[in-house]
Amino acid sequence: MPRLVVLTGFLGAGKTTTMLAAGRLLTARGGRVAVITNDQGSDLVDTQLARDAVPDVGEVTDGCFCCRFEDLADLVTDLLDTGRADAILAEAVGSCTDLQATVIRPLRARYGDRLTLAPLTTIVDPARVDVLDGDLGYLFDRQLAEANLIAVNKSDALPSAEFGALLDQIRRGHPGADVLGYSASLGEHVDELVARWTGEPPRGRDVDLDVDYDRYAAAEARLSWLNQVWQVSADGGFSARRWAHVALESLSAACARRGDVIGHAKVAVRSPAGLIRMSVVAAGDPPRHEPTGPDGPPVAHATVLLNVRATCPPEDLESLVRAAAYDADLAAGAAARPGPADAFAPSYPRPVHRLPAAPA
Ligand SMILES: Nc1nc2c(ncn2[C@@H]2O[C@H](COP(=O)(O)OP(=O)(O)O)[C@@H](O)[C@H]2O)c(=O)[nH]1
Ligand SMILES: [Mg+2]
Repeated sequence: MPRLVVLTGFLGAGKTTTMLAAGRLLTARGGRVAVITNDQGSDLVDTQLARDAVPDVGEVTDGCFCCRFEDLADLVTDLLDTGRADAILAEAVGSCTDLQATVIRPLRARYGDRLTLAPLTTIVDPARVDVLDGDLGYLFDRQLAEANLIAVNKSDALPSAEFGALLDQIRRGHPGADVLGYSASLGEHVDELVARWTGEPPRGRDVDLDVDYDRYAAAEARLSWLNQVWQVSADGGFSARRWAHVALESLSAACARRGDVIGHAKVAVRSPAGLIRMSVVAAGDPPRHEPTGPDGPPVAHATVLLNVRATCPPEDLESLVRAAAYDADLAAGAAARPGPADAFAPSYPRPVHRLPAAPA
């Protein structure tokens, strides 16, 4: 039977990177992999990136899996009816929780005889542990509390003794979950992650998670969303990589000055020089490039898709992004033209289904 893996975890934890690394591994082993991306807006950097790496990509836009359950179900039904995939990897919105009740159990109830649900996997960025406070900290904690498998990513970013101690700390705090460390970027231990997904389904007892929806909603609402496409050009040519780097660097520094948390700020830059993705997952951090490389050959035109989630009001986010684009224009010798900004604070989560745990 096909497997369906739901990946959750806070913004920037590495869900997309993990999904694509696992997708490549499964494909290399002869598996047929489909990927489903999800976010509150449309025009997703993740989808662009996934389409570059995996042939079969669907997306659920304008709401999370729980609030758009039927959109998710339509994609799953189509994949099952056409027999196209033996592994479906679905990435939930990074500010979502309560997925056992609102996504996993409803999927099991509907498709239990047609697919196997892998352990609900919460991806964790070590740099976020014990850092988020208030309602955001609550949301982060609930994401860990509901996991069958806690996959602690970015092992490459810490000395190994520190990373090991963090795994022990998480194991002690979540004795009901399987805890695994790995690096999606380097591909280290991704095979172990995949083994957990394709092995025996979770045996632990299904338990109801206590979620205070008012706190969950407050955390969601704190993170404003901005989604915008910029057309950048220069008759004499410019470096698309440099433009995007300076834009993100400037935005990152501006959020740090204001004391705002960046959930993620990411861009997909398309130009004749190819596709580059860059992201920042903490205010003040420099952008991380994928792939890394020099500034690249000059191009006359680039299309830059920007997705940001940060704790400032949507209208502030719009002006911060405008200022960042201005800085980038100056640095790269280009002129950027903004498309319409889709900027909003997500509304109260209202899941379509919320099923209790099966009796013991
Ligand atoms: N150092 C390091 N960075 C990673 C790793 N996996 C992902 N990242 C980076 O984390 C950022 C967010 O990754 P992404 O997959 O978009 O996270 P998502 O928001 O959870 O989907 C990107 O800059 C990735 O390059 C990893 O194993 N090590
Ligand atoms: Mg993602």
